[in-house]
Amino acid sequence: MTAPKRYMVTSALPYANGPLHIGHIAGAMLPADIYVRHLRSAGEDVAFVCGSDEHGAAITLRAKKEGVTPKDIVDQYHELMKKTFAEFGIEFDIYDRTSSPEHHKNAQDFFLTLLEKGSFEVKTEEQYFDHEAQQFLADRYITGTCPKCGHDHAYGDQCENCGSALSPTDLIDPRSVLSGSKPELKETSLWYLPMGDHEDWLRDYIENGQFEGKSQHEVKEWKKHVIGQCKSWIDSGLQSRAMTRDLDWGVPVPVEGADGKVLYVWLDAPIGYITATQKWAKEHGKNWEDYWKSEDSHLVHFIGKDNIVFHCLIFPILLREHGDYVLPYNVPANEFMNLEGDKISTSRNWAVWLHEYLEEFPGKQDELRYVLASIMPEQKDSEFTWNDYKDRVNNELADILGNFINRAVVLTHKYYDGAVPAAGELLPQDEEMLQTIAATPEKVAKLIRGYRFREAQLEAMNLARAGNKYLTEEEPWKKIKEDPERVKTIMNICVQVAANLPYVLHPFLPNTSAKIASALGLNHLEWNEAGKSLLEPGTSIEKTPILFTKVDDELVSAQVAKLEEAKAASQERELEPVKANVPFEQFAGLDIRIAEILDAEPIKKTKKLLKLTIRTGVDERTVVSGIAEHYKPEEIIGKKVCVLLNLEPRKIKGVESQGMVLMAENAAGELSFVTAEKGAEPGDGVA
Ligand code: B3M
Ligand code: ZN
Repeated sequence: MTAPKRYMVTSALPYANGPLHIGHIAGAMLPADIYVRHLRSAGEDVAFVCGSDEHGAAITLRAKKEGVTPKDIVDQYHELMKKTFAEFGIEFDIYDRTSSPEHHKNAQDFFLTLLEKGSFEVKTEEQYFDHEAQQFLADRYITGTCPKCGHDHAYGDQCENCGSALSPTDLIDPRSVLSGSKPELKETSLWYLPMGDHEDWLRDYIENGQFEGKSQHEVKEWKKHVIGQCKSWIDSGLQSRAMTRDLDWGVPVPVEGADGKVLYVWLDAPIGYITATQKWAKEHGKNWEDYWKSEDSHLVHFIGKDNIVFHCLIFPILLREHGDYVLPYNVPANEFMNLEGDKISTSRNWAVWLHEYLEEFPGKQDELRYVLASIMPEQKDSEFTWNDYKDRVNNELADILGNFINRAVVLTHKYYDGAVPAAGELLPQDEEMLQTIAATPEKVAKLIRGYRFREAQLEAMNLARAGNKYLTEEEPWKKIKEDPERVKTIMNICVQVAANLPYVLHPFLPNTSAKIASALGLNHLEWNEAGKSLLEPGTSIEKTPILFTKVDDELVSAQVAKLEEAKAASQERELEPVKANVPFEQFAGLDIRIAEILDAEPIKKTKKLLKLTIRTGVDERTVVSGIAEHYKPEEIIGKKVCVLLNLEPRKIKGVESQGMVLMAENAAGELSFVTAEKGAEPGDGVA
């Protein structure tokens, strides 16, 4: 394997069906951005693409829920997502979208090439159809019980409980997501990708890193959980997968007579990476094929673990069938990030939304990038908590990095008017500090190139840690009087540490690094320059602004409270199903009237019951009502309420109840009287 000449880096295209949360960037965008920022600064030739995934049920179901068109949805969220990424410093070369005409054409051409090559099998078969919605049901349009684990909310493509891949016809007791009705089978034709035919070479590719007899990648560089998931798919036998859908939103199948059919979203979306590269290349005088078709290009897909099968098995099949393309060199999928003890959930509003963070924490993008990179779910699921956010910002960014830079710069100003002093004779601790400066860039680079971003960031921060420790131990403020020469050496070395920090930290903390670099007069943060003394004696440096402010406990509790509120608001009540129909006569037989409460008293030895005396217009009578925990007797006297008069009298705690006061009960179980909105008199009928 020769060293690559260029890198083709992609981040999973997020569905344009809602705003972005921390899970999105922690999974697929931030690691890619760190990787690419490093590669670029090391002078590598990189193309970094992403875009909105604008097809599929994720979009159409959201549109249906909001009562708008799918186009309205994607137009709205595409712009929001694009802006959010830019504000977090995720520097894609292009952020494209899959609803563009260029992409439709590109995906159709790709499909036609595969069709001509005989890569698909057409099957006419019975598929579930919802007569009410007049639509075939696949993927997320259909739910039912999982045949593997019994989970009662499995989808037509996958069970989220046990992870099994499913077909709609595997579901037990299938129901349409659109109408809730039981779908019926109806005949249709679909183009299938016979994945089983590809098992052998895929196994060689995944398990041995071989492709067509040649070494393709180092297996040991792939994450174990990625290989494990692929192997288990292959071991359980790859099933044919339909590459078209009977839907009206998506890339139309470019075949005569295929009206009402679109490409499967997982066929068109990865081709979106290619379309985006083509568009970028055209605008920048590059050749897109250098990145996608040249053997010395490394194709690297950053994704979340739920996308592994599509990037490691299905897309490689498509690329190979098409011919000429390189296969993914690595797919460093991340696991999931949880939030405050629970899974991140858009529907339950259990998320830290990036656009809200930007509003509430202006200028603090680096803080979130730092925390997310520190807890990136690289090998297993991880968890974001606001308390941990606070600790990392305060104890690491502010106390270590911010504090060190501030002390180094302030002391240089205090002792030398901001001009870097020259170093004199070096003591062992100075040599050691210079050694750490020298070793850091390579260590960080190696970790980044090995997709170990958590450790890479830690290693870069260790330079600030070492600098902080050196400065604290050398105590120049104590030596400045009696040994000014020694202090010059100490401060020279501190300034060199400060100058090296933006080089090794900029992939993680782009804004902070830019501030430090600008104060120190460093222009191009070229990776290969780092590791040595970067500022000549005599160079004058500016004071840096305060880099980080501390997070307080109130802010943490406000964010946690916000989450709890959002969750409570979104928790749906389990409502009783509607009771069986009753004939009209039965309803007409109920005698409900307005009555006035004349008197009320608690019934002894009960907590809930009040004995009410009511005037019904026709008589005065007694009813027992279970409202004592909701109303005090004195506050209800004189109220005019609805009462069912002809309920058979019953004795309750020794008191005969001659009717029933009607009450409404809310989600919290609170009772309130049902009254006539415009007012009414005792005896008025209710029907
Ligand atoms: N839109 C799925 C997801 O967000 C999907 C990724 C496409 S990458 C080609 O999980
Ligand atoms: Zn299951």
